[in-house]
Amino acid sequence: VRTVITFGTFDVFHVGHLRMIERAASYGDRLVVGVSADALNRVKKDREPVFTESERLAIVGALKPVDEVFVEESLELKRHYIEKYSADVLVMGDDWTGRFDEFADICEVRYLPRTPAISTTALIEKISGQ
Ligand code: C2G
Repeated sequence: VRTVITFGTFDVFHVGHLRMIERAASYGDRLVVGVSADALNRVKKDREPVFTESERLAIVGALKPVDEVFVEESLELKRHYIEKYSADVLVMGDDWTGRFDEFADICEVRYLPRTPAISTTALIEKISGQ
């Protein structure tokens, strides 16, 4: 089995998230997704997620291409998660290009292009009429 691992907040789940997950899955035969903890989001972003970590975990875990989900507690634990889930490939959006190259000693590291013009922030602004 070739295992792929990817990480994200996946808040207000949208088609950009879906495409990333589908493409990630295509690099192997088992996809494991680390969903950022609410506590991790507080350090990573300047606003609280709209959906809680258990809601985001339930949504991502229900997707057809996803085999397993877990809560990503800290950005510093990437190496631990890659080893724990025996990942052969780490896939990330290209907004993270270069940031995870240090793990190339234990797995393949790939950065995929993001879907243009869609983001959780833009959706929140649209919905709130800004
Ligand atoms: N994404 C995408 N296209 C968009 C928006 C997001 O391809 N228009 C991708 C991101 O590149 C990422 C995934 O969807 O691979 C999840 O996006 P976010 O929830 O924004 O993830 P982020 O908060 O960057 O979390 O450990 C790393 C972090 O947990 C990554």
